[in-house]
Amino acid sequence: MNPIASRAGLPVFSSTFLLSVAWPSQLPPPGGPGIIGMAGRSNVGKSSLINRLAGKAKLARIGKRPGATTLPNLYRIESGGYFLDFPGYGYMNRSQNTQKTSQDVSTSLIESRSDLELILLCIDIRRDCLPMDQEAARWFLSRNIPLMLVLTKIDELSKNKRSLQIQQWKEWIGSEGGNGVLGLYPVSARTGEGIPELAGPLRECLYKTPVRGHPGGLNAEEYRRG
Ligand SMILES: Nc1nc2c(ncn2[C@@H]2O[C@H](COP(=O)(O)OP(=O)(O)OP(=O)(O)O)[C@@H](O)[C@H]2O)c(=O)[nH]1
Ligand SMILES: [Mg+2]
Repeated sequence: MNPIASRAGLPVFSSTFLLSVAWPSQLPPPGGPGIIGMAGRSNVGKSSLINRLAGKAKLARIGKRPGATTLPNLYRIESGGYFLDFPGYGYMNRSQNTQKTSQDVSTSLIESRSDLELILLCIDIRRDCLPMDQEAARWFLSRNIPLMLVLTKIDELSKNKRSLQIQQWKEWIGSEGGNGVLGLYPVSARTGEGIPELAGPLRECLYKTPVRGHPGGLNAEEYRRG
């Protein structure tokens, strides 16, 4: 894996695992460093995206089959902030109980924490604009949670096919349904393509500082030093 690096050579979002969260009270208290949540259908690559951003291939558990993440997992970003990796929705083969518990925990965390800094709603770029993802996006927007769409696995499609899929989502964002979405980011956790473009807005969101410098950008310490 080739992590995006800061000037000091460390991954910009170098992170460590904190805990699997079962109750809202286990989340860091409101008012502290921001929490960025990864949401989306099972197997779209949420955990792989965290690993790529953190520059650690084995930080979050990756699954060949859907259902790798069963409880929301919280990671602390060393330069400030947190990643919260949600279990995927829309996976029917997992036992009904496990799926219900996963979804109930995720819903109660999100409902109790409207101060989430940002949700990255991950969507496999090979899938057409699905009502299930649109519904999820509307659900976050209706709670006034800042939302970006991340189209994952772009390495699987040719540039032409990517453009067609991106266009579908742009049209939806431009329509009534997606009104309020903050951005659309096509990425590959496998190759790293698109990751610097996503990392910039994530840093802005966490550290409230305009993005400057090279695509790998500056870490929080470097920002503070100016
Ligand atoms: N080609 C390609 N495969 C990817 C990419 N990102 C993830 N994958 C693969 O997609 C599968 C699922 O990845 P995960 O990161 O576990 O997906 P997830 O969304 O966390 O899945 P759940 O935890 O089940 O909700 C794995 O086989 C990954 O290797 C990518 O950018 N490109
Ligand atoms: Mg996962």
